[in-house]
Amino acid sequence: MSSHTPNPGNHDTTFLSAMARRVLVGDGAMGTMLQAADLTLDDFAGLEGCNEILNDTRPDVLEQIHRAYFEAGADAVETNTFGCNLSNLGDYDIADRIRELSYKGTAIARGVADEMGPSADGTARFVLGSIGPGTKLPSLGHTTFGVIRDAYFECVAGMLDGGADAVLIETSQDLLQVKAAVVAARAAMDELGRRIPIISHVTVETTGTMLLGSEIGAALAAIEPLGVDMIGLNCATGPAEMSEHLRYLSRHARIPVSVMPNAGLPQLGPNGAEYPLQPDELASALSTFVGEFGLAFVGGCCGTTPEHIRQVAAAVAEATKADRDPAHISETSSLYSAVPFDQDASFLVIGERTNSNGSKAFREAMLAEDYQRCLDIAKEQTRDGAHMLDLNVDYVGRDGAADMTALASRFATSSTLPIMLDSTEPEVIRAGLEALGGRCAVNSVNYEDGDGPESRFSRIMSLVVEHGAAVVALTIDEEGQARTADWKIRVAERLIADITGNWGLAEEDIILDTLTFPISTGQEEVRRDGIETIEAIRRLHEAHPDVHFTLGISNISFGLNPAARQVLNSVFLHECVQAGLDTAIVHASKILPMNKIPDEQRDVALDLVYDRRGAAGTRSEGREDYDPLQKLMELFEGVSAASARESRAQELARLPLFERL
Ligand code: THG
Repeated sequence: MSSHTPNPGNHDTTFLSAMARRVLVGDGAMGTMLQAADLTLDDFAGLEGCNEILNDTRPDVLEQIHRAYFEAGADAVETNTFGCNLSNLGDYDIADRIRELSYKGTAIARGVADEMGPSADGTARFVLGSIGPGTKLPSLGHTTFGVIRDAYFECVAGMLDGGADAVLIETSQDLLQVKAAVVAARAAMDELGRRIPIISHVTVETTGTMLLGSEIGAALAAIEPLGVDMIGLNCATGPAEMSEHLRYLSRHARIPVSVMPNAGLPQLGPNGAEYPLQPDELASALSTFVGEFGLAFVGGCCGTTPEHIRQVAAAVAEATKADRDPAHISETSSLYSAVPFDQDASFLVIGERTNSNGSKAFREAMLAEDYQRCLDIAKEQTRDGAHMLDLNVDYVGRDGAADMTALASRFATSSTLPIMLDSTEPEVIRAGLEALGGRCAVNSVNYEDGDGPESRFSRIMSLVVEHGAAVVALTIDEEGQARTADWKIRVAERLIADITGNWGLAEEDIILDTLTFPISTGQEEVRRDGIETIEAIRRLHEAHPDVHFTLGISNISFGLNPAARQVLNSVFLHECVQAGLDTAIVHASKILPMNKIPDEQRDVALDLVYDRRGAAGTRSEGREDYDPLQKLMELFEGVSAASARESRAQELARLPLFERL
């Protein structure tokens, strides 16, 4: 069996254990303290406004600021490294100093923390490595995932060298940027052999979403599976505007929740932004949050001072932290919103048409690089009721990774639906994952070439873990595609045990596909394929209620005419959903509800699915030579899908006015 545990090194969880004992308090703003320090252009080595250079030129100023916050009662201070990233330091032409300035900033804070010693109740003093967003957002195409990931790697390496207790990825505006920073942090920790907690703070604007439009639910869906240790909010607003978003995190996040608000919404004063919230007001708001939402860590952002932190620490010490009982939601997300797998009494519709193998129109648009047309096909599916889109660009002779980058980066901002990345090529999957800020599903892994370290299975699973994706697992093993229910179940059990045991995913992160061949060919060896598939779903769903299931429904009917396919697909889908299927890759507008299919067509399709031939228990009118496949073909001879059913308009026209309305 495969195994992926990278060198976990020395796993330092001191910060997390301290936080489990009592609510910890962070520090306040750095920028305003620096402004008050009367620094000269020389202090900035001529780089006006480059706060990070002070880690080199004026460590004494930073020591004083850290000391002031610790003395005010902070348990943790943030390093002066918010701008230690490619775009910020690049603006000063010192991008090559990311690691050095990050190291120096961390070492300064570390020195003060150690010099202070534990606080009165024996709690250690902590250093959080601050990682700001930079000015270039990958989802908007300002930069790429790979470029910022490599720069964040340098930054975190410096923090590890300097003795940080945790890294704090803060003021995040773009979920793809968060992903790049987390992936980089983990890589740096693996490389240096020391693991420290990762905290993610996103910034929700007064509009109620992150800058690019992400709802808090989308952020949680994408960030928690990355394996971060705490999630929260900072900046942009005061505590009041954060309340509903914190409530959401408190109700649904399985990890601790934290907050570092501004001292209220900034108002424009004679000297620029002024922050109106007084220390006692911030203290009261944050201690209320601790009591209501069970926050584990609180501090301040823009406009907060040591006096704010002194009053926050005092108030929080008196507060009783609420117990949380989070209701986790199994879901994926787009950049904008989360989509739960559980679609109340229905199934999750995965649009099949954004597939260069499955749709001629999509393939031609992609080959012509008519990306607008590709997006139109995506949007048509959204209108037709898809909850998620299967995106497949595999086409012989093309650079699949380049096609995936081109399409996924456009879908990322232009489609509101989560993406299922459909490819057999690890590099194509990677290209998709590095373009999409939301939580994707990866379609798919299987054991066709085993489960060794170089197998496709292992290579794709590494990507799934790295990006916190959900994964579609196909019942294919070294012997081929499983044909019988027993074989499907044997492979499925192996997949579930492997993916949870060796790769650390939960059962709910797995979408099992028990695969079906077309039963429309009439060949004897595929006649039972529908039955075996349904049976496998039924038994696996019983044994693993948290695992999700999917099928490429249209596979069942390849070769039949479109009208017959529509009926067979719809009937087969219905039977699978009864057995426990909760997602399906379909052409959404071509699925008919059972009650819209004429009885005879439905019964013949059912006979075909359940391989009922001859007379007994069928629609055969006593005929021993009855074959539902022949019958279905006869029923649909010369019938087009459009004429096979009433148009919506005709259907509506027939209804009494009141019902029509
Ligand atoms: N399991 C998983 N993923 C899958 C499949 C699966 N992905 C691909 C495929 N199977 C599901 N997607 C499709 C998409 C289109 C069709 C079938 C399956 C299809 N297309 C028509 C045709 O080829 O005749 C339409 C052609 C056109 O419009 O040009 O049938 O099983 N996990």
